Amino acid sequence: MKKLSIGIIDLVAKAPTKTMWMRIMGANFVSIMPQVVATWCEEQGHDVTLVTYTGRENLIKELPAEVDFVFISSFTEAALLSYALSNILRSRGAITAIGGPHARCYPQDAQKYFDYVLGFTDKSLIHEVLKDCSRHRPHGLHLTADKHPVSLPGVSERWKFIERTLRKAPLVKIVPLLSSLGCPYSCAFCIDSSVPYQPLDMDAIKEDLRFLLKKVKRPRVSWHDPNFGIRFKKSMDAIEEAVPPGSIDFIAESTLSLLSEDRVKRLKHNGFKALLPGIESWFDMGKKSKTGNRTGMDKVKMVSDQVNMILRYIPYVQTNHIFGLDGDEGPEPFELTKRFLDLSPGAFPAYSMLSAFGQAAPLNLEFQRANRVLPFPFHFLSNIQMNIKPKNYQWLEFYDHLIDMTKYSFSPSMILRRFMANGETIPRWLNIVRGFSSEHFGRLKYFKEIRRQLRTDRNFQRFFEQETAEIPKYFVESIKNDLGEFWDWLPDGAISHDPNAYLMSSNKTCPHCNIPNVDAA
Ligand code: B12
Ligand code: SF4
Repeated sequence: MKKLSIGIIDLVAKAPTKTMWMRIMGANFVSIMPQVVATWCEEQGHDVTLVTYTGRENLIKELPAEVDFVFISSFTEAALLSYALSNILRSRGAITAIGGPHARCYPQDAQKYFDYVLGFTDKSLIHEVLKDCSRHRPHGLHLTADKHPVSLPGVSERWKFIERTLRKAPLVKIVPLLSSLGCPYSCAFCIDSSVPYQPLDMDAIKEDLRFLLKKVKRPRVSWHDPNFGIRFKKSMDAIEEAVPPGSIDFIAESTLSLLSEDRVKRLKHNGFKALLPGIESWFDMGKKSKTGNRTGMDKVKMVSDQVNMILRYIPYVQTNHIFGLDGDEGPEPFELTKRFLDLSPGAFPAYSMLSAFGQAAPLNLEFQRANRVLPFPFHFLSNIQMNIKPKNYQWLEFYDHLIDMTKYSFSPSMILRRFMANGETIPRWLNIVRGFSSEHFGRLKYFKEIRRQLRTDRNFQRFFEQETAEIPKYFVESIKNDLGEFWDWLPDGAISHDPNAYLMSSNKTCPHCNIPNVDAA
């Protein structure tokens, strides 16, 4: 195969930005797969340049002028930037491919702007694509492996890419690792609800940890496992065997039901400094938090006791909450969250709105069948903009509750209480920066603006009420402002998408391989 010049772009930011939060933390939110793909391409003898985009870099200048093939890794919120970039790169003769959450959720839309759209990706799929390396226009090829890769290149093989990214993180430097893929649970709204749990090799993980400890004085590792702790004993044994207790600081996402006091003690012993348990709803998903049939204030008290217990051992706890679920109605879900904050002031609350990301989860088909999914431009789809018509709320009512609760959660007095309740320096200051910069000024400003538009702009209301699919001027102008120079490269029609594409395509099957909704490889 011809030696190719390959570019890989990891879009951490969705547009140029200079916020303090992104400056301090942006480089710590990189994905593992761009590094993995870079390593696989190099193994094949190609020249590879990996660019991590945190909103400050000159994306085009950092790639070689004569680049042959570019992979772009993108979340849906960065899809429009990725479409503009693909357009620029194609105009310069490159072949383009997209992978990551957007490609998995909205393949039909991405096919319009890329030569290849990749779902589950393993080494042989990458080889196949590079062997083909040709234009597929106007309709890109959608290809997927039948499951996640069985193994991934270790930290030592990815080190040169990791090291370069770490240089961009001025204060806190975090290395992402994976010990498993998929999840054994099946929460209907989640992208992993139907992806089988797949543990990765424990010996390889031990190797990764040992290698890191040799390279970095006191490494910080963020486990990107969708649900860390499924194999709790084995993971803890591996960490204890590989490195002295407390020599690496760890961060992990885990369901509350897996976090008993004994386990949390063991996590502390092994250096876990941040945990991100999902609470989701006070009225739903009792299985996940092990609160069974308890709902409302009973569940608040029970969860709060458990979170306070965790905070006695782990200095940073982010609790994840979802609003707008069909089981929620009236002010109660919001008021109960405020009571939870009163009872657990040390927790940092992260709020998501119910979002149906294209074909991420089977539940999305139900929302599409019920015609409840709105075509909000991708630029706003990051769990902050609910894209499903709420079952039990009028939009204005929903935003009133949301604004009130966000104000309460990030008021100066609540930020101070959180600061006082956190025991360690870095978590304390991260909470302050995050509370003020992204959550307070960023989200609250956005929610207030949406409410204002809903009250004052008839076209805006009509869009939210599904009386028109025309994207409101406010959204168009915001995208234009955010994208800056990339706006001019956005292909015609890219800000609109078919919110029911998954439903439309769900009956289509490849005639050769029988895989639903995938082109023949
Ligand atoms: C770990 C994680 C994070 C971490 C790390 C993020 C990161 N950059 O990877 C943190 C906490 C920082 C994070 C933040 C956010 N996240 Co997140 N996160 C996850 C989580 C739990 C696991 C993702 C993961 O690494 N899986 C392991 C990898 C190996 O599997 P995979 O992602 O499925 O990838 C496969 C293929 O997609 C493909 N692939 C993946 N990347 C690439 C890249 C290339 C180039 C190629 C060719 C292929 C390829 O190969 C893989 C192997 O088959 C998922 C939920 C889930 N259960 O998957 C949500 C998820 C990805 N996050 C989500 C969201 C919305 C966010 C935020 C926008 C939330 C917010 N409002 O801040 C931010 C955005 C951060 C950013 N821009 O970087 C959504 C994305 C939906 C979408 N379509 O955009 C998900 C799906 C959760 C959800 N709500 O449903 N997240
Ligand atoms: S436990 Fe978490 S990762 Fe697993 S299916 Fe439920 S939401 Fe998804």
